[in-house]
Amino acid sequence: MSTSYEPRPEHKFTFGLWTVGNVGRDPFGEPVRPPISPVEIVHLLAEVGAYGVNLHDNDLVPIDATPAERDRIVRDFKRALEETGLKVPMATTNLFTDPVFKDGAFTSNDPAVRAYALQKTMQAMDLGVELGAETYVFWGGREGTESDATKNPVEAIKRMREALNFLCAYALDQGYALKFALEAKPNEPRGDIYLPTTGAMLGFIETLDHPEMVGVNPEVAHEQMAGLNFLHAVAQAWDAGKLFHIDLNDQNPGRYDQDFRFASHLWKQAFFLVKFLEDVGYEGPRHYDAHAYRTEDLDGVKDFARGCMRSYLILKEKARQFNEDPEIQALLAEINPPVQGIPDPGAPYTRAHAEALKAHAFDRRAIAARGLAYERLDQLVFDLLMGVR
Ligand code: GLT
Ligand code: MN
Ligand code: MN
Repeated sequence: MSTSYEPRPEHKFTFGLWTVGNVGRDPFGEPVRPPISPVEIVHLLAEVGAYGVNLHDNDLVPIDATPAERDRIVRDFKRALEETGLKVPMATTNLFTDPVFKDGAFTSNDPAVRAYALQKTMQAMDLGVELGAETYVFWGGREGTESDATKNPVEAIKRMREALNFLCAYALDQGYALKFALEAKPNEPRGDIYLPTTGAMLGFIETLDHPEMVGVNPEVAHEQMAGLNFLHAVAQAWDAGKLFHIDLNDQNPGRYDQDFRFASHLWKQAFFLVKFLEDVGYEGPRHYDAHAYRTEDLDGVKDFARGCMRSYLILKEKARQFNEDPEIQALLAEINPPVQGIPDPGAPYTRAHAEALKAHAFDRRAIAARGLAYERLDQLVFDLLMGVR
């Protein structure tokens, strides 16, 4: 096991063009960094050791580009990919920046906006496939409301379903081997966004015409903004076979949408997330949807990108130590006792088993009296993470 914490292609670390390319604009301040061109970003990502780069259609091709301009931009970008060996595993559509999307895209009340959003997404899918993308992300952006006087929420979900059904059929009709990954976010930039959590997305997917093509792209910060446990959302997605992609970053719950460097804030939660992804054998990209602090220059952006990957690899090494730590493993064995002397609570239903369960005499007080040593276990985790173990 190497502990150099150097990123390698097999780690599948990816960044969006919009992440390292973030110029540091916020609602109260102008950009603090000059824009970096997509070709320059590809070279920057290669320099810091990333595996791939993801993009929205308009991160690469401006919304008003002519077909000739589009072809030139795509050609230059492809050349940069060839020169560096970087891949484009994921692509998505910008359905939120242009004023036309001020009331959402697929859920807009205006059918002209909904139709334009479909057109724009089909063109962006063509672009993504041309660049080799295998996963297509849908983050709604403005699919929501400030006032529920303005939209019927059932109608909004129906419109969302119509759009996704149409786009799945488009992908199939074109012979694209694309998987769709739906990304939830509870609020910001709208007051309330529809399908606000990964759990909500998982329920929605089962109502689609092609649920097998559609999974989720959970983002750390988005579940944390909703006050939820990100690991639990990821675990549910994994259990459902729906963890098609993941957006890694960090967030101080209760703050604005921070998109901090991965593991920069809630280290312990980041540790359990990395441990989960490594333990279950998640093979998709580890995508960083984050950006450097507004205080940073170009060197700081590189520090940010390197830090995201380094922290992941450090936590991966900590997860290995956790799994091999005899004291931790002994405690885990102790708190997960085998089924002994009782009817198996995991056995399938039979009438005889139900009768056996009803007849069994449980010593409730003796069971409740057993201490579980979770304090000791959690302290061992703290010691491990702090490097004193
Ligand atoms: C935007 C958003 C992200 C989404 C990106 C993809 S764009 O940065 O905050 O969470 O994943 O559309
Ligand atoms: Mn975000
Ligand atoms: Mn995201």
